Order: sequence, then C-alpha cells, then structure tokens
Amino acid sequence: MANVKLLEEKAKEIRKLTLRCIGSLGIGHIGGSMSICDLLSVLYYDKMNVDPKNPQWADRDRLVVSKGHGGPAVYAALAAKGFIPVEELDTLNKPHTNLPSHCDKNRTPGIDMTTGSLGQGFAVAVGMATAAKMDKKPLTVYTIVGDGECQEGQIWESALYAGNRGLDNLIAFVDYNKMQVDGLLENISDLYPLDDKWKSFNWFVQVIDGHDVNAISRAIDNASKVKRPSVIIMHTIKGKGADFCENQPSNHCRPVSEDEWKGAVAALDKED
Ligand SMILES: Cc1ncc(C[n+]2csc(CCOP(=O)(O)OP(=O)(O)O)c2C)c(N)n1
Ligand SMILES: [Mg+2]
Repeated sequence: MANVKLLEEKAKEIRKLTLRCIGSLGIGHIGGSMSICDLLSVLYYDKMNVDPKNPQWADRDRLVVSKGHGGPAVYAALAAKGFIPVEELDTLNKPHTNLPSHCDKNRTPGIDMTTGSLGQGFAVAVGMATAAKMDKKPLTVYTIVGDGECQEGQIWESALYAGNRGLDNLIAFVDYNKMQVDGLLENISDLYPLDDKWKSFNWFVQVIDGHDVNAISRAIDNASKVKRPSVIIMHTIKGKGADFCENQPSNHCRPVSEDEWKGAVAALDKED
C-alpha cells in the first residue's frame, strides 16, 4: 500500500522546488513541468529502485523523461531525493550549470537520458528495455511522454516494436494535459481516442487522474503484473499548482516573476 500522505507531501515539495527552479531563472517550461510532479513523487518515493549516492548503479531502474523540457520538475525531484543539492536548482540554464533547460545525462546525476528532441527519448527507452531483457537484468524502464509529443511518428514506430516484443519491463506515462506549444491538441492534431491507439499497438492501457498519487501507484502495480508493455495515460492539468498560469495554453514556456513564483509557493503552503 502506498503511503498516500507522504507521496502528496513530496509532490508538493517537488512543485515548490520546480517553481523556485524556474523562478530563479525568470523563464521556463512551467506548464509541462508542473503537470508531472505527482508522477515524479510516486516514482522517486514509492517505485523506483535508485540510489542517490550511486546514480550510475548498473541495476537501477531507469527514467527517461522523453518530454525533456520537463527538466526543471525532474531536477526538483532529484534535489528532494538527494541526488543534487537543493541550492543547485537556482542555477537552471545559467552559464556552467549542471541543469540545462532540457535533460542531459552527461550533466546531471540521476538523469538517465538526454532528451528534448520529442519522440527520441521514448525510442531510447524502448531500446533500454530491450537491452535489459538481453542482459537478463530485472530492472524497469519508465518513460514520460507528452501528449503533443505523441504526434511524433517515432513514438508509434517504437511503440509498434515494443508491443511486438512484449517488453513487460517498460512502463510509459502520457502526460495528457491536452495542450502543446501553440494551444490545444484538439485544434492542432487531436489524439482521440488515445487509449484505443495504444491498445491497437498491443500495449496494456490504463487511464487515470495524473494528480492522484494513489491512482498512479496502483496503476504502476497493475502494469508490473502484465506480460507486455504498459502505458498509463494520465489526465493532467498543464501548470498544475502554478496559480498564476494554471491550465492556460500560454503557459508552455513563459516568463515567471519573483512575485508569481513566491505567491504560488505561498498558495501551496496554505493548502491543507
Ligand atoms: C522533434 C521536436 N519538434 C519540436 C520541438 C519543439 N517543442 C518543444 S515542447 C513542444 C510541445 C510539446 O507538447 P507536449 O508534448 O504536449 O508537452 P507538454 O504539454 O507536456 O509541455 C514542442 C513542439 C521539439 N522539442 N522536438
Ligand atoms: Mg501537452
């Protein structure tokens, strides 16, 4: 049984650190970072077998954040978990930083794949899961993709391969926040019905509330029991917890003032 209270507390901590990380630079991908904080809490505090003191441990579970622009939330989770000092969050995308705006495995302890070119990370995650099978390693590869990212052809090419191979050590999450850079998916290139698309590629599909840590934890447990790749489609709100821009199509990458991020942190602190 997941410790729901702890996971909710950690999700809030990750949200507040994400606000600080982007706020200290004054601009960033706030929308798609804030929407994955609950998932990151469950992964780092409930599911993933990782060691902050030994980030390169060969048998660790892997996390490929294919929507690499969500880097600030991942850095926040890595800081909360002790992979990097919390103060380092204030260096986001500044000269000589170890925290570039998009994830880079050569710069940041705990980042398993360099991402940012949409579609590629997911394909690498499929490759990692294949390699783990070949090496008979009992690890799980987790990957997070955006809904706009699912418009990339590379996603479906890799999904086809994973489904055919029955890669049961691969769990993907779609951050289904219904928004991409320029607005709503439904006005650009809609994915509906997204669950049927994945099912037809022979994936085990679950659709959940991506801000419910208990639902995320249970979905991962279910996914671990099936003998094929799993996708967990998470209904989310882009910018969740950033009260100054929550659910606004313009929140993909925007300036964030000190008043805005500190105000959002204070609002989160006031919640029960
Ligand atoms: C191959 C590629 N094309 C375009 C971009 C520019 N780009 C960065 S984020 C983004 C939108 C992604 O939308 P979504 O996957 O829904 O992300 P989220 O809503 O989670 O932020 C685009 C088009 C990119 N990084 N890579
Ligand atoms: Mg999106």
